[in-house]
Amino acid sequence: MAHDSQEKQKYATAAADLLCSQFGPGSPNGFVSVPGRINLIGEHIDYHGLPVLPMALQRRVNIAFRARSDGQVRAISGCYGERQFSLCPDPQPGPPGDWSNYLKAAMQAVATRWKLTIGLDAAIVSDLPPAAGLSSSSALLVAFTLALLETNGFRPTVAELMDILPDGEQFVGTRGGGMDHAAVLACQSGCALRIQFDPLDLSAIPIPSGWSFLVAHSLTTAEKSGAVNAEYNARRTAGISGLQKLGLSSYREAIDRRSLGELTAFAGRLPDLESRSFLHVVTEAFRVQECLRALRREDIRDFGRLLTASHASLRDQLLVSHPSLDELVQSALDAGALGARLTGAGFGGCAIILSHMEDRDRLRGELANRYYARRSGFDPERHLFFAAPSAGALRA
Ligand code: NG1
Repeated sequence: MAHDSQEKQKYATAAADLLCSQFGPGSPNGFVSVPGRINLIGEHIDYHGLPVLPMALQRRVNIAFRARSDGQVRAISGCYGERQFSLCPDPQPGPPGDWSNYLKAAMQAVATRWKLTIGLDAAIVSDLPPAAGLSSSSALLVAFTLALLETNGFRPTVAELMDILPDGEQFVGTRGGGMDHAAVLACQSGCALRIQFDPLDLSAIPIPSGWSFLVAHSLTTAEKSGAVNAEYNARRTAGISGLQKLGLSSYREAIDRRSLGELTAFAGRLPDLESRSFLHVVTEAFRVQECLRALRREDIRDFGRLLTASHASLRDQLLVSHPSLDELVQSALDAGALGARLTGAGFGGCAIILSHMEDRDRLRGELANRYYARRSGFDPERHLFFAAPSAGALRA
């Protein structure tokens, strides 16, 4: 805890310094800090309204900001340079993949519910690797949303924010679900968050203190623009059309009313892509339920088995893995991990690796030798770190 607040202070100071060096002297009016997340289980099912189990990370997107009186927004990112635009409810997107689109997405989402009149200067400092499946884009979207709202005197609840944020992300072309926004807002320290949708129900699930999750970057990035967005959206479309062709009204109802065996048999009636998507979604939904039971029993082996099964389904059914992620997961298992899987949307990015706490340093060392020794560009601090179950932006 003390370490967490020291880290936050360090980034608050760095962001305030960047604000002054870029936009002139003066103290910030505010500071927001929003974590990234890993998803423990429940991948590519949030957009079908099914429960998921993410956990917030200690790595965060931090913004120091101060109000402007001329209705302009200026933002500087330590990594991506400066952007400027006018406050308005209906902004024009910049070029695909441009980071200002996340700021504009936040502005547009906020304007659907609140009236913004005061612009701001904002300085953004982050230690969250981008395009890695760790939700850096949603963390930026949420952080800028909170900065805009605070500047304009609004203090929203998690539920109010959840009404606008998942749809807001569509501005950048992703028809995603609400997992990331809920996780980065509402996770509690020491816990994962079970998220149920429609109606939103959030429940903190303690992570046993002897369990360790290592976050390992495959060194392949998955930029959320262009091709990856299209691939992601295609999985959603295939899942929905499979459901419709089977005459089922929703995944939730199907899972509540039918056995896994029945649903697996249904998949055989569908064409290839829809069949694979349907199979992934229903098996993953059952894995979420089993993982919750394993957590309650503190059964780390069963939890690990389910993680690895989830990876196999993402690789073989939904086809969202990447050869480098598959190799990383296999290296972790060969090194003695109890379970491993890609986390987030996939197509590159990170894997999570489960072990007992006492094995984690050995495992990290072995992975460095087995997977990273043969690759260039590996930075141990950025690419291989332990996940500390952390608090979301609006929680302690
Ligand atoms: P990442 O990997 O953080 O972009 C995306 C979606 C999630 C979820 C996962 C797959 C957004 C903002 N995030 O996460 O909602 O669908 O993929 O489980 O669209």
